[in-house]
Amino acid sequence: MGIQNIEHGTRNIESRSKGRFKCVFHFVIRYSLPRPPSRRVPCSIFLSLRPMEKSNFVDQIRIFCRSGHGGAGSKHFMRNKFTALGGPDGGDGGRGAHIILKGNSNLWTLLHLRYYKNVLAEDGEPGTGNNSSGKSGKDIIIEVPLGTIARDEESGKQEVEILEDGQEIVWMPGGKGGLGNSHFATPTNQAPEHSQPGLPGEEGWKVLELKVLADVGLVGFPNAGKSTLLSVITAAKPKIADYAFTTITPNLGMVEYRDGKSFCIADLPGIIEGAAEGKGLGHRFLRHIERNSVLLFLIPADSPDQKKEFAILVNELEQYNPELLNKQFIIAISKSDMLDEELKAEIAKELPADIPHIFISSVTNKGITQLKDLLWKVLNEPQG
Ligand SMILES: Nc1nc2c(ncn2[C@@H]2O[C@H](COP(=O)(O)OP(=O)(O)OP(=O)(O)O)[C@@H](O)[C@H]2O)c(=O)[nH]1
Ligand SMILES: [Mg+2]
Repeated sequence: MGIQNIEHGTRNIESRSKGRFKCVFHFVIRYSLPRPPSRRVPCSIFLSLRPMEKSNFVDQIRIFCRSGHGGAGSKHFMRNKFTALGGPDGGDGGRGAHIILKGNSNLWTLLHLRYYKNVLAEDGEPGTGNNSSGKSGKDIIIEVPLGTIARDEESGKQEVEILEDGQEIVWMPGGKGGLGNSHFATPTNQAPEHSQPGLPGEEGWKVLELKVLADVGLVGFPNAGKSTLLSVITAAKPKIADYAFTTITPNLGMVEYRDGKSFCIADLPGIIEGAAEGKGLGHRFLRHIERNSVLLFLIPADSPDQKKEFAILVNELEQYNPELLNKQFIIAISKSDMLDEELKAEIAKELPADIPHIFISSVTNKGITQLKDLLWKVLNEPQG
């Protein structure tokens, strides 16, 4: 798991003491499993010196990547004592190594790539005489969680998106090897003196970004009961407490529905008014609901104004990305164990008529089965 075909990397950590001593520690670390059978791949990985973030949920990394340069074609002429005027026999150069992204459903974050700063793929070897082609560089395979997109940092253009387990996409192709001089022999030029150089690979700073693939995203103010709901309907064990921003990174869980059917639900950190201006945790995690089919708005029964709270949440989503408003919405009034029938009717009257709503309590389990039914129904409805 991680980056395959980078077998041994060397980390050099230099430290100086009062400018007089310079210590260089070399140690070889193994990066890949399983170990490639034959040779070592020259490749450098330097330790990122950015401060460690506390969280293990890494959903964005920046990495410098370079695919391999194609090997040069050879300009060689056959020379042996039995062949007079041996013709051109220069072989082609080998292809530079590709950098490939591969989906792995066992990965949930980009944490395993956090300390890779460079991924430098192997160059193709030059061709040699006797029409021998050079060896191609060994491709580097970077395993990523499903839902990862790769962007070019400078242009911001999305280059690759990984959505399926085992899916492999050549992200940065290696350069083509050059043709050897044997290709250029013609009746009028039987001893061509030229061959092609290999083509360069691609290089640049890239960004890998994870947008989790969940069917349902939980959206709500802090303390709305999102994590409690996740802990009740899935086997996930998120942190739950009665203070704001208990959840600071997304949590995922699988809801086991009837007859072995299941769907995935994501609990996101709470959103507050002004998140667009960076208040609270800002919009940092909203990218994780871009791929959800259904957004479940959790509005607590003890909110002073449920309608206003819903409007604020919708407004924050719109400011982040207006396309989020095209998703299917469901409103769940959480903590409804605090409400009697009269209060429920009053709240229901205020809620938008065109959005399905449901009263739930994660503490008493009331409405939970109905919520699962509703989610399943909406998830499987044909999109209009
Ligand atoms: N009475 C009652 N309390 C609940 C219910 N669900 C959650 N709570 C309480 O509400 C508080 C907040 O719950 P969390 O699940 O941590 O809320 P959250 O939305 O995940 O909060 P953040 O992670 O801060 O965004 C906790 O003290 C829970 O015990 C419920 O159905 N009924
Ligand atoms: Mg929470």
